[in-house]
Amino acid sequence: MWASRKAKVRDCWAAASVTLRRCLKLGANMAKSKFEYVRNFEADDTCLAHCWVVVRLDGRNFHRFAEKHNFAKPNDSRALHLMTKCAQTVMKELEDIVIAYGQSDEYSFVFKRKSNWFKRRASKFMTHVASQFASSFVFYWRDYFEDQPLLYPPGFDGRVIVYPSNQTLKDYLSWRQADCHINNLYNTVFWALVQQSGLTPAQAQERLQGTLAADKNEILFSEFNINYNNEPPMYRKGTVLIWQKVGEVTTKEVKLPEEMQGKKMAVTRTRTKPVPLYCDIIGDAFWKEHPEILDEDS
Ligand code: DGT
Ligand code: MG
Ligand code: MG
Repeated sequence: MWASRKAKVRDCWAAASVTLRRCLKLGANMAKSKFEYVRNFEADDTCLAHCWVVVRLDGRNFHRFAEKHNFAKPNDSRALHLMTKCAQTVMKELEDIVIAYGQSDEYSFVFKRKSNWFKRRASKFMTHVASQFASSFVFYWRDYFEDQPLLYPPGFDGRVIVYPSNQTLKDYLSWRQADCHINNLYNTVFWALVQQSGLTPAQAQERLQGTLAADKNEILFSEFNINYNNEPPMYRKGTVLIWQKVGEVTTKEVKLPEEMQGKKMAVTRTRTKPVPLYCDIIGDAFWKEHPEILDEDS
């Protein structure tokens, strides 16, 4: 009887030790189950080393979104400022973004050449930018559209483009700014013809068919007394976000000396923030003024 109980205890210990050894082995090989092979189906999407990585987001079906939410035409400053707030949040929350450029319902983010964020995986760059931007858009909506409820959740598509040189990156950003200029000039005349001259959208479209930039400028000036160059730079140029040192004034409770305790004092400290500029980025002047953006080790 005693002997058999002893044998049982021994067997129990043996079984426990086998289980323990198995567990330790599993632990050492971390999740090396027979299912592990499915990892091999994941595509390698590492962005080429030392290249600029650009993520561009664009609002999904914003033609409809703008209509439903009564956006001003052709430009709604609330919407554009909200987009910029979201882009600033992306730059602050994520890593390694050196410059961003936005217009209409799109924003482009440029990651530094030497970034090793998430081992340069394109899907990580793209999904983090898109989700952070979209959640910010909803989170900050009320700050910009006080009287306009958000009627349905907006979405943004994203793509990743890799540029091998400073010139190709600058040309990419120039392309987006030229697009902003072409669309905004067209839309400014189009909506002036509709809103001020009472043309139907079809008539306005017909009127503008085949016109060049100079013709559109002329229509704006002679018929609506609008000098296109005096239109707000944010509409004409889009928004450029770069990191700049900003002096921030905050009030702080003073600790010492004793007689000043409890008193508030203004304290200025400098912080680096993504600051909006509404300037030309096609010419060389901008890049000469901010050489740090394209710096090899930026
Ligand atoms: P998508 O991008 O293919 O899903 O379709 P959409 O409709 O977003 O087309 P897209 O991105 O080519 O054009 C942007 C639309 O967003 C365009 O129809 C006008 C609208 N939109 C953007 N910003 C403003 C604005 O400030 N005011 C108004 N009224 N509309 C705007
Ligand atoms: Mg869109
Ligand atoms: Mg768009």
